[in-house]
Amino acid sequence: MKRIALCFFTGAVVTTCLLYMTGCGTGSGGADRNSRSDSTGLFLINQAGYQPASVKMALLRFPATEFEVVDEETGKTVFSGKTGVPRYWSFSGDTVRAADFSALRKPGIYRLVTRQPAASSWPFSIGENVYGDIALASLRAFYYNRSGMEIAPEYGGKWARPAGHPDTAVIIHQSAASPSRPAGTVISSPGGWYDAGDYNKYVVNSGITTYTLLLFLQQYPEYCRELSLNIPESNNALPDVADELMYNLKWMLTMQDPADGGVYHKLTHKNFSGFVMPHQVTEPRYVVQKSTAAALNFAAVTAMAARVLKNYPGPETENLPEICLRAARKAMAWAREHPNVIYRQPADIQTGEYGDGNLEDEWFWAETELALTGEDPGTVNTGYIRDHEFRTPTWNRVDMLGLWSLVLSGHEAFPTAAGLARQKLMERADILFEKYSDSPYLVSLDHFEWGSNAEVANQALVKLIAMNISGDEKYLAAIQGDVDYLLGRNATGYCFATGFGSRSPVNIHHRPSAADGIPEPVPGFLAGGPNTQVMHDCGTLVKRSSFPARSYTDSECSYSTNEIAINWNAPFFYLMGAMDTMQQKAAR
Ligand code: 9MR
Repeated sequence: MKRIALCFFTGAVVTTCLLYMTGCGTGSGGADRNSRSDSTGLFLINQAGYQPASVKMALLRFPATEFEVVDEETGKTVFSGKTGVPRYWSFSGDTVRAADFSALRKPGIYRLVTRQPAASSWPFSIGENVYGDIALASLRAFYYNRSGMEIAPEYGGKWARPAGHPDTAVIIHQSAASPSRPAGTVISSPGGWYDAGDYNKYVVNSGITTYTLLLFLQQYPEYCRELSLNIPESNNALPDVADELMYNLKWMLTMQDPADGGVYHKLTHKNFSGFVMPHQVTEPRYVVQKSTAAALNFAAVTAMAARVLKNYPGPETENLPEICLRAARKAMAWAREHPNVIYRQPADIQTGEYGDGNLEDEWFWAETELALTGEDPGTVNTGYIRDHEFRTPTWNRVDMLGLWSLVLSGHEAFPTAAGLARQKLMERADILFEKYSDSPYLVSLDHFEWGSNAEVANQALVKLIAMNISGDEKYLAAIQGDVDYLLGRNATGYCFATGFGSRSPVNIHHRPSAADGIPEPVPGFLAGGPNTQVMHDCGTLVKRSSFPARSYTDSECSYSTNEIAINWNAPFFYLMGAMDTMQQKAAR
């Protein structure tokens, strides 16, 4: 446990905590701020802040009918308003009142206060750049999770660490044996990101993550050109987003068996390692069983990569688009010959399964991406689009990714499919919008599974893409609702991005953060968030709320609520980057 976790409950330590935690999100505050800090979570507020023109809503968890916004520097009241009607949220078991201060647009650092009873929120900013630093940090988090590379001090700062897991001698597991690579054969499969708080690398989860970053690069090329991550590749001609995602893409390519095009499901230790630094784990690594899910996911992402990276010719990408397209074709051919090889965890392997018994959505996604890459124009499955309900994407439900690709890049070649895709996407966005409109907490979220925060971020992306293709700005308030939720306006009162806001997770389930001896966790990671899917990951150490929206604990043991993962950070980065770029455009 990190000492800093107690900071919100003991006055003496609060100072240290606020100085660290508020550095990027909220700036400095007045001398007596600690006595007025909202350590009890009475006010739920976006702790990182609001852009000047945005909808600005906080929630009050106590019966105050009036509120004020006070300038932190001058102590003057700059806005006053009445709270909304009390509304009960069954997911959090509490009653909240909305405080709307959207009309306040002047940049500054503020607090919400009530006089009766006397209470004050955490400080927060209104400013143009409130999300820029978070976008950057959430992308830099991928760099920190690179396998097989030293995180050098000039890039990693105090989170520098030696390289771990070179993965140049990886063993073919019995389950992955083939004629040209019998069990025990040693292959090289270096690079890529660690999946999460563990040190393993899984193809399907890498796939959705890499796709999300590719889509961002495709959609926001100018923003990407400006975004400087301070990573080893920062001085080359490519946008850093491309460099970062290529670090994983190149690893993914090594997971394909060159002999037959099949793709290994994962590269892993036999068991989850202890909470030690990456270089201290030297147990053998294996590639395990080829699966159809991995082949299809791989085919989809490499096809998308071929399309997007073609726009970045130069020495860094070399023949990568062509290599990716060839790899996509081979993986697809393998999948057609092995259409339903479900991953089954071998008895001697205990790490994450990412098992998926339903591959319909993977087929749709892979075929769509290949078709969009000019592969086989006949294969966008319009019947699938017509017959299915499309939901928020997750690692095991990927058909929405095909819809996104179709609506964003399939107009000319596939007018019918793209038209249907648009209709389905708008339908889903409207369902999410309705849920937001009915929600006391002003979010679309109404189920709490493992990684619920990523569900929020991906719901925001559904609405964002719907807004971008339709031009209908009604979705913006609902997207802001998701941003606010993730950054503090949720039933736990945590800003879920490490290193941002006044109260954010410190004890994330992330081996390097736990073992590096640095009090602060690696910054820029989105914690998984509340859920009731797994309740006893901390044994009897922690008792979690039975209300799903509050069932979260900032404890290292809580892998189900407080782990971080690449597929959660990718939509979070996308969202923060998109918000930041919209603000930059508006300011021009
Ligand atoms: O995010 C995954 C979640 O949807 C599953 O319910 C859970 C159990 O299978 O696994 C989660 O993924 C974990 C993976 O298995 C191993 N690395 C850490 C991932 C995040 O917790």
